[in-house]
Amino acid sequence: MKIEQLQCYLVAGPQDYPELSLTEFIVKIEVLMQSGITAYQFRDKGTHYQNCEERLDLVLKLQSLAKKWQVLFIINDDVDLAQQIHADGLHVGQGDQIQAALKVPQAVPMVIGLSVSNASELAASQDSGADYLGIGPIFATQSKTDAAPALGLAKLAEILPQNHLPIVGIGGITESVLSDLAELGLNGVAIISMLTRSDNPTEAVQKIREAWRGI
Ligand code: TZP
Ligand code: MG
Repeated sequence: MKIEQLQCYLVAGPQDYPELSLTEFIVKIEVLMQSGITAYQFRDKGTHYQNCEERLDLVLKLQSLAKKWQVLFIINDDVDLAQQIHADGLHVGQGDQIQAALKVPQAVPMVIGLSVSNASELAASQDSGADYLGIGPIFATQSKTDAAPALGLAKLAEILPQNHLPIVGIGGITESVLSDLAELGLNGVAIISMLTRSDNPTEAVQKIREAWRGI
């Protein structure tokens, strides 16, 4: 993984477009890929599928679009799926399959991302074997019901110097905070709603890429 591939990191699954069919969902994700997102994490909550085959079919279609647009393709929380399809990476939370992901030798090496939500998790993750961290929520978010309390910019600035891994911010990120986040030293932002709810997704991607230009 190149660190620049973390700059504009979309996180999304069918639940983030509740009104759309799976076919329409794929179109939305391809527009974001074509617009210049650098990484895409498939994070689903099991809604919208009739069976496992339908889920696998969806993931394979998204993976081939990610290849076409040269977007890093990451699976959230499902080690078996990530290995089965040879995803570029796997993202896990503190309570997820972290042992399996980080400690078991992988048949095919993958980028491993790990979520941290406070100073102690950030410190403990430095030697975890993770390739990058996602820190947040930085701000209040509507997109994750069980999210930890928001860190805020001041706390983020205070704890970031103890980090030595590639790192993205997540949670409640909107256009107005992008330059602050870039200046604090984050390598990028992981985003659901600013990208999935935008009326102009291409412009939203450009604003994110612009904030990291020249950093
Ligand atoms: N993990 C921490 S906050 C969050 C996740 C998956 C949700 C981010 O979504 P949004 O809409 O960008 O706040
Ligand atoms: Mg999780």
